Amino acid sequence: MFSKAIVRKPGKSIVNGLTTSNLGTPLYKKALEQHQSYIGALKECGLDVTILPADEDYPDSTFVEDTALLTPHCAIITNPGAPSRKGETAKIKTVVGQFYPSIEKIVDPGTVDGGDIMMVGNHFYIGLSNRTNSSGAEQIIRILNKYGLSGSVIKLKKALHLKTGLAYLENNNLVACGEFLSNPEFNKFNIIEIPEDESYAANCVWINDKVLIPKGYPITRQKITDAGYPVIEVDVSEFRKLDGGLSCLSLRF
Ligand code: CIR
Repeated sequence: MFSKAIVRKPGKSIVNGLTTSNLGTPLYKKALEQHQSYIGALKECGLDVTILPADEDYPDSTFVEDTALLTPHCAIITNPGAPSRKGETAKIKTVVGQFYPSIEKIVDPGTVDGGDIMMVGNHFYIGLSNRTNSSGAEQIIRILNKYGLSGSVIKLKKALHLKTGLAYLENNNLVACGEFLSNPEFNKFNIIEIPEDESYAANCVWINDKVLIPKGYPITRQKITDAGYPVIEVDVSEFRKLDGGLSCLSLRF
């Protein structure tokens, strides 16, 4: 169960965020409204939400998930792979320090984006992507081991982050899409398959037995409901324009 979350409000500079999509520029006001609804959904799941002010120096800083890995046993500040995002970690470290007595840190040449790490109980799958490299993954595993946790790597082919196409919903249920469907590493899970035309919705989030899904993906909604989860829909269309999904917008712990 999670009890807390950290989010950062989007700034006006969000229009300059990194993207590979051709969905247009995010609308700042709409992004703010959607962010507010997202916070409402986190609260509905019982979380105490720490809301950080916008940081205009970092256009992608609303995607806080990439800056840290928070587990029940340890906190690790990452070293984001995109040069424009590296500076986001300094302020997050101060905030995380309010909740964890000691903090670990990924250092160069290692790079890690939190979006590449999926927690499954005491085991953490780490995506090797354009953002997360081998040195970063090795550092994460070494730190996890120190705290009695384990990690293993998954090589990504196309996805931006591991959790772009995967979401663990506890009880051995794994939402998967695209390149992850055929990966034997995930055979042991009950796979909830998301069709390609709803691939954005594969980035959903389990929080205390409810599942947050993006608004507008009826097949995903049906499948997750059929799996027995109450679903909360949140419209995050403005964040999608920057390749950001529901999980990226918070740190949950
Ligand atoms: C980026 O490219 O870094 C941001 N525009 C999107 C980050 C999405 N984060 C995530 O999937 N965890």
